[in-house]
Amino acid sequence: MTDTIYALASAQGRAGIAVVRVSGPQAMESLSKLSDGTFPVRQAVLAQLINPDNGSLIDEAIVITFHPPRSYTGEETVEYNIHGGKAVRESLLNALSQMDGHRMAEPGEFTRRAYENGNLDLTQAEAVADLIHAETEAQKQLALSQMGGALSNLYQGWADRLVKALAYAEAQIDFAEEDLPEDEVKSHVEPVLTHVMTQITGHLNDGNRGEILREGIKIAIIGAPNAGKSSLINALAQRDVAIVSDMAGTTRDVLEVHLDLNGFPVTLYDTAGLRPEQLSDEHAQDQIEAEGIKRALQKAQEADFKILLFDGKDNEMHPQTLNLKDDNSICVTNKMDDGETGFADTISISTQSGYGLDNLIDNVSRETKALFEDIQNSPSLTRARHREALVEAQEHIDRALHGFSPDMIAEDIRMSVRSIGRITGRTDVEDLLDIIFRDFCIGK
Ligand SMILES: Nc1nc2c(ncn2[C@@H]2O[C@H](COP(=O)(O)OP(=O)(O)OP(=O)(O)O)[C@@H](O)[C@H]2O)c(=O)[nH]1
Ligand SMILES: [Mg+2]
Repeated sequence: MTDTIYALASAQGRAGIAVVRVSGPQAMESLSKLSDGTFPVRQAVLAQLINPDNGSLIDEAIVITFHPPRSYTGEETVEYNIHGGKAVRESLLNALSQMDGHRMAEPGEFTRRAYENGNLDLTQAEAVADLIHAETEAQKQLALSQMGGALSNLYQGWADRLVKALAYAEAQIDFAEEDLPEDEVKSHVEPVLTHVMTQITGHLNDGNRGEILREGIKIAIIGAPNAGKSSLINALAQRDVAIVSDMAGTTRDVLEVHLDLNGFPVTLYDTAGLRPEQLSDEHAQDQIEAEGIKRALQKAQEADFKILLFDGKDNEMHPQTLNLKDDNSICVTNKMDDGETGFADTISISTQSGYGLDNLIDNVSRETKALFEDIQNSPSLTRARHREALVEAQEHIDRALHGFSPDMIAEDIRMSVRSIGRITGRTDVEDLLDIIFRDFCIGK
């Protein structure tokens, strides 16, 4: 028999209430040992919990029961809302550990059972983890939409279409002697493959939006030595993250801070000032700076977005920094302490007086928001795992499009469905074929 699993569902530590969840075939049985109350399903019931071994009172709790299949795991489930102190929690967990067939749950095991019992597919299960880890509003929205099945529906839709094409391709193998017109098959298979291929390509070419949002947007601050990069990261983080000094070449290592920028998760990087003459210098001291500059340039390349910071005291814009300007960057003039206007087409700020910082934040969040504009409209791929499987599916579809014989084409389509099916963990080609063939007029 399946184990009955239990675990603290709320966080460790002292709190008003703690929730202990029990799921499995014996969840109701252990409840009846802990309490002699009656528990109508899905209703909150106030109950005294008594340890059956020694008759001592564990706690007064609110207990809610769920019967399959209408529970998170799809199994019999009991949720105990107890007082959130260490002693209370431990005495309930201890009592449960003594029950027949009960054991502590492994990490993620409740969700795993929900998947195994068909309540969630893999993308939804991943979204549950993302939702728990979400730190900003945008991450939360992304996780909720995926949990609601946005990705599953998209992928399942492709798989269904491919299976229909597969059914035609197989029909051609089986009914070849009966002169199934080749063109007719071709006209059913090819357009479907081309269509799904285009859709997958569009989905893959989304600039990694979902992955970026899930992991946080990387913004690098790049500029000449002494432009005030470290002062800016301190101002934006509102704490003393980086050393600031009037010595050119203060920052060497890349420093990072995590911020919530108007709902978007941002990792901000402070980097070494770009002083190109250091790259060729051979003195030990300068080699350290040279290494710092190398890392700065690498960060500039990896970042999703760059703040190119210019020193307003300079006569002209620092050319090495200006060189890095592209669509995903914003130019900023620092040290405009009295609200002066800096270089043309830049945002003027002063990290010292605070002038223009709000404007800068607004601009950066507008730009980052633009990066994610469509995320609410079309579901985004959130994991490298999804990307790999889709690339694989594309390869199979491509082969099918160029296949010579019906059975080769059918095999490649079958493989492409499998690749997509691995993302959701759901699509069994044979099952789908059964469904399709049921109302597929193959005999006609
Ligand atoms: N007047 C004025 N000075 C500033 C401002 N921001 C920074 N500074 C000064 O500029 C100098 C350099 O600042 P940092 O923040 O260390 O500059 P950085 O770009 O990190 O420099 P490196 O790490 O050496 O590349 C320091 O003396 C700061 O006090 C500002 O808004 N106005
Ligand atoms: Mg610095």
